[in-house]
Order: sequence, then structure tokens, then C-alpha cells
Amino acid sequence: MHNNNPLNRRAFLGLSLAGTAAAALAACSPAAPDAARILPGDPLIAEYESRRVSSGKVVNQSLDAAPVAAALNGRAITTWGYNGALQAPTIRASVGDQLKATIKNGLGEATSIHWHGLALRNNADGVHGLTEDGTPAGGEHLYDFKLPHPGTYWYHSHVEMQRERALYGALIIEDPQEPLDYHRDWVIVLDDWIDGVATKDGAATTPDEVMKELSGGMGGMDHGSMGHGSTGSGPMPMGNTLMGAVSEYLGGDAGDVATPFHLFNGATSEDPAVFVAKAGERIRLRIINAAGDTAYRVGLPGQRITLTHSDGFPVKHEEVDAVVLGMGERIDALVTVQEGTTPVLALAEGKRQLVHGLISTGTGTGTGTPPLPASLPMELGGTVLDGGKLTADPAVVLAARTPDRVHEMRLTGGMEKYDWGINGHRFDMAKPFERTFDIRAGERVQLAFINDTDMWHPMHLHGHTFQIGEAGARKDAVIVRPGETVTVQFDADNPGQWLTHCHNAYHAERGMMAVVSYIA
Ligand SMILES: [Cu+2]
Repeated sequence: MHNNNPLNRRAFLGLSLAGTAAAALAACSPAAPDAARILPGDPLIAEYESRRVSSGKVVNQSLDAAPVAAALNGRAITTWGYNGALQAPTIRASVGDQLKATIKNGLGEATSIHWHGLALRNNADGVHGLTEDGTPAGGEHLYDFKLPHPGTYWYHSHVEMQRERALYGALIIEDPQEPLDYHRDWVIVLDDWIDGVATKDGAATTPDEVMKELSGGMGGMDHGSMGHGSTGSGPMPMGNTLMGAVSEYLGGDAGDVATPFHLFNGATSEDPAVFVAKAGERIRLRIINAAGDTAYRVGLPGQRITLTHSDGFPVKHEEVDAVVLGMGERIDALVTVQEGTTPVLALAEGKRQLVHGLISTGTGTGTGTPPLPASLPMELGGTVLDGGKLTADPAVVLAARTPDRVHEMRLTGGMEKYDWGINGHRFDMAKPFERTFDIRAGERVQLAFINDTDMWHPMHLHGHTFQIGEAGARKDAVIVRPGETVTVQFDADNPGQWLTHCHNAYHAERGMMAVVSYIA
């Protein structure tokens, strides 16, 4: 899968140009021969990188992936994390900076880092099996790339279920000409946690074991009246599988996994994360959903928040009571700090669980006592939106253009066999080019995510920020509800091989993944 001969590739490029126009509009044109693919090692990738805006600054970051010991709700757990903590370093840089991140692999198996949401050079995208071979156990690897757009992003392992441990962190790219008016920001990383937590029978669970359990399918279980859109009697765990988690907002079945804890910046509600601020300060919350199987509904009870960005890109401001984030999504929201202690609530959508953090002025009288978790509301109503329902700021709306290329991606599969796929095909990372969605540089590409399943899926595209519909938000992950079609478009301006997949970690690993493949 590495370097095709650049001379051969260029010769092919010359020959194929004549056929481009005719082939471009075909929605289901046969897959190109692999020799035509612009692979991560192609000289074109370096050429595009040299054209990216440059600040001339370099930001260095070392990330040591290794076993980590931590305590959650009084229970000792061991997991895998970066730099010895449950919460990985937040990387901060500015647009045009060059990030040089060195990963040292202290795990017993290969690992990689994906820089989620960035339109970065393809050979730094960190997809084990597609854009790189992974860093072997004991090995070291340098990710070296320019940061093209400001915003709230994150990074995580892209090897099997590793992200479901603590191998993820925030990546904030500042805009030297930041137009948003705020005093400071608070990066909030939310996660559903299962790794190393003992189940009823006393054995510590790992994400791989949960994956194995789910993969057995539920064909033999009597679950027809639970979940899948029914209201039932509420979420009920069966082993590590969660039955009956229902969210009206998500159109039915909310999640598959019984998650014992939820984390807010590496902490549970028993010992919540605290942000100290002054009353009256405008704080930009940078909220990242790093979970594997949980959407979060985030809000401050009794106080409205103003949504300003989705997946790093600005949106027309919306005042809401709460915002829903699917896995992989980010939302930036402005909040004015009130005197005292204010909970920032993250409800696990459909799972009747919550986690919270606190904004504290540290000076309140009477209101200064943090609320007990049990006293926090289990509902956030009123005006509730998600990134997929927002409108792009005019500055980032794509110019109107008829698509040159249209691809349909039917989301398929279900809980019975746990056979999630795209167009009925379950992706196999050993054969990444088996059923590609081919595109060419310079095209306007339209993707239609058509959900044929009984469950919502947060669909993510690597290396690009698509636009929902004609003027919706610019995003790289979007909630697609059961029976719904979400149409997105983007300009093919970043050659390489890029995954698109459901950001439910379990769905992706079982096959709801595909490659959007640039061909010459
Ligand atoms: Cu999914």
C-alpha cells in the first residue's frame, strides 16, 4: 500500500484527464484500479503541505502511550493513557503552526494517533492500516504537520478499541485574529468509561471484551420490546450490553453499552472538575465528546448558553438551553459566569446517567457550596439543538456549486448480528480498498448518509470539513437518525486516502467504515 512509483502515477494522471468529465458524475462508477489511488506517500501530499499557510512556528509535544493507574469513584483501575494520566495533555497551537508530536509506544501492541477534524496532510492522519503501519510496541514515531484551521479539535488512537481507554486528548488551534469576544476558555472533554471497572462477577472489563460480547449479537435475546424506539421501562444493563436506552432526540435507541461511569475532564461527579472564574467573565466552553457509545446533552440548569462553533468552524450564534453532541462532535458555547458555584451538566442521552463539572467564583455566600450529584436534574429541556441543526457563519459557507460527484452511503446492519456496515458491506482494514468511494481533487463532492438502521449514527469524515445541506454548519461529524438522510458536501482539496465512519467505536470496529479515496 505504500508509494506507487510517482512516474507511473503521473503518466496515469496525464492519460486519465480526458476521461475525467465523463466519469465524474457517475454515482456508482466502478472502483478505480488501486494503481490510480493517491496514496499517503505520494509526492502530491508533500506538495499540498508546502502550500498550506505557515506561521513559521513549531509546537513540540511528546506523547507517551503507556499503562496508567488511576482511581475512579474510589475504585483503583489500570488503563492506557498518554503521559501517565487519565487526562492527556491539551495541545495548544495557532493556525499555521507546525505540530511536531512524538509518540513513544509503551503499550504491548501497535498504536497510532489520529488528529480528529483536521484537514491535515494524509500521511499524518494516523489511521493504522490505511495511512500508516502504526508504531510498534516499544517504538517511536514523529507526526509532523501544519495546522490549517482554527478551532476545537482532538486527537486519539486509531487502532481498534484503544480510544475506549484513555488514549485521547484535546487539540486547540487558536486564531490570531479571533473574532469571538470572550475572556478565557474552558476545554471540556466528555467520555463514557468502562475500562478496568469490575462488573458484578468481579472481573475487570475492557473495551475489547465489551466488543466481543456485543459481536455475539442479540438474535437469541428477547429484546423486541426494549430499545429500538420503544419506551420500555428504561435502560437496563445485561452484562455490558445496555437494553432499552431510548432518546426521543436521537430518534430511538440511544446506545449499546452499559457504561458504569462518565468522565468530565478525567473526573467523575463524585470529585468533579472545577473551573475557577470571576463573576461576569465570558467563558468559551470548548466541549468535546470523546465517548465511544454515548451522546451527551450539555447545559447549565437555569442558564442559557450561546452556541458559536461546531466541529471547530463558526456558526450563526444560537441561544439554547442545552446542546446535544454525538461521539466525535465538538461544540463551542459562550457562558457568562454567575456568582457562586454553577454546575455544567452532561447528561448521557437516553442512559439516565450524568456527569458534571463546576464553574466556581470561589467567593459566593450561600451559593458557594457545590451541589451534590444526587441533587442535579436528570433533564435539560427547553430549546435543544445539535451541530447538525446549526447554520454556518457566512464566512465559512461553501460557494454554491453543482456537485461533480455524488456518493450514497446507506448505513446498514443492526443489533441482531451486530453487523454494522455501509451499503451492506462490513469494512475490513486488511482490505481497505475493497469498496471505496472514489473522488478526484478539485471536485465538489456530495455524500448522502442514508440511515437504514434502527439506531442513530454519528458519521465522521477524515481530512475535510463538510457542509450540511446548502448552508448548514461546517462539520466533520454529524448525527444521522434512524430513517433520516443527511446530505453533505465538501470541496475535494486534500488528496489522499480518508476514512469515513460511524464514531460509535463499536459500530466502526464492526464495519461501519469506508474509504473516501482520491484517485488520479
Ligand atoms: Cu453507528
